[in-house]
Amino acid sequence: MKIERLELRLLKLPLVHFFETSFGRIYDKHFIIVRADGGGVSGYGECVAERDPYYSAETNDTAWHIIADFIAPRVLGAPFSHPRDVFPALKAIRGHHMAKAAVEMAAWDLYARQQGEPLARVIASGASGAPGGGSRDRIASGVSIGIQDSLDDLAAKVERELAVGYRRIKIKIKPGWDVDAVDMIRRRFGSIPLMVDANAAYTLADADHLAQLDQYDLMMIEQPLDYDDIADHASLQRRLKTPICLDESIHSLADAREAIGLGACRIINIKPGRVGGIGESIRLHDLCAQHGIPVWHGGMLESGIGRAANIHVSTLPNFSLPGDIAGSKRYFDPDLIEPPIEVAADGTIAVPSGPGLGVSIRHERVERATRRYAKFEVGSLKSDVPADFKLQT
Ligand code: OSB
Ligand code: MG
Repeated sequence: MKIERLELRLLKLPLVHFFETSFGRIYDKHFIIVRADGGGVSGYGECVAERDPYYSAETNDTAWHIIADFIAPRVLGAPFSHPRDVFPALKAIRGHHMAKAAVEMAAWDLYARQQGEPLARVIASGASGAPGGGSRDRIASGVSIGIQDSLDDLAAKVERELAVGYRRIKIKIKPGWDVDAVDMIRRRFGSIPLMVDANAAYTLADADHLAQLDQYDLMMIEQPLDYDDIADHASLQRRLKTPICLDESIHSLADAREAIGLGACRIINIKPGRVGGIGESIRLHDLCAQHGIPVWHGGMLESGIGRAANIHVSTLPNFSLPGDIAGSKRYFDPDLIEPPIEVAADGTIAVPSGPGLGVSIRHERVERATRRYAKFEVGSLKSDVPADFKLQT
C-alpha cells in the first residue's frame, strides 16, 4: 500500500445537545478529517483532537501542524505492507498520538478497501488475540451523559437513554456533581449498569469523599485523578472497592504495563487517538487480555467516520464491556454518513459489513462543514488550496 495523496479538512459541526465534562461545556465539534488516496482508492481518518488542550495536550492546530509538516513527508509514497507498520514508522515524532492516529486510521481504511474487506476483518487478522477476534457482528453500546443543569434534567436524560436500550449508563462527575447524582439515579432507576467518569477532576485528598461511591455498586469510576498520574491511582484503588478504569493516564503500552503492575486500575478504556492509532489499540487490547484486564472502547464525540472505526475496533474479544459508542443522532443531525449509526432496541450496533469503514460518506455535508483545507502529494509537499475551494462560514 502506498499513500499517494493526503487531504486535510478542519470541520465544524454543531452538536445536537451541548456536552459538558469537568473541562467545560461545548456546543460544536471542531475536528480534522484526513483522506488518504492510493491505487485509485480513498481511505478516511478522523482526528479526535479538540479545539482546546483540555482532554489532551493536542489540539486541532497542533495536529494540523504535525500532520502537514512531519507525518505527511514520512508517509507519502512510502511502501507499507500493512497499516500496522504506520505507527512504528512515525517513531521519530514524539507524542502527537491523535495526529498520528488520524493518518493511521485513513491508512487502515485505505488498506481494507484495497483488500475489499471490512475493517473488522483486517483488524482481527492483525491481532495476536484469542480465536474469534473480530468475528462479532454486533457490539454492545453504552452512553455517556454529560453534566446537566439540574438533577431533574439528568433523570430525564437517563430515562430517555434507558428507553432507547443502551447497555450501560455513564455519567460525568466533578466535585459538587457526584454522590448526589449517583444517589438520585440509584433511587429512581434501581440497579441499572452504571458508571461515572471524572475526567481527572479529583486529587488523592478526595479519597474519603470518593469512597462514598462504593455503596452504589458502580461498574467502575473512570479517571478520577490527574491525566498523567498512575501512582496516586494505585493508592486510591487500594482505598476503593469500586474498580478504577483509566482513560487519560494511558498514552501507551508502557503506561498500561505500569498501571497494571502497580494495581492502579482494574479496567482500561481504549481510544485509538490517545495511544497512536488502531495498531497500538490492538497491541494494548492484547496486553490487557494477557493480564485479565477487561477493556472497552471510549468515545470522543466522533462523527460517523470515526464512530465507524471505533465499532470495527470493538469487535476484538477483550472488548467485553459496553463502549462509549452511541447512535449518531445523539451527536449530529445529520451525521456525515448515511445511513447513520443506529442502536437497536437491545442496545447493540451492527458492525458495518462493506469494505473498509463500511459507511457511506456524504461529501456535500463534509464540504459544507469545512473551515480549512490542504492537500499534500508525493513530489509537492507544500499545501495548496484548489481553485474551486470556497471557505464556508
Ligand atoms: O472522557 O471519555 C471521555 C468526550 C470527550 C472527551 C472525553 C471523553 C468524552 C466522552 C464522550 O465521555 C463519549 C462519547 O463519545 O459519547
Ligand atoms: Mg473518559
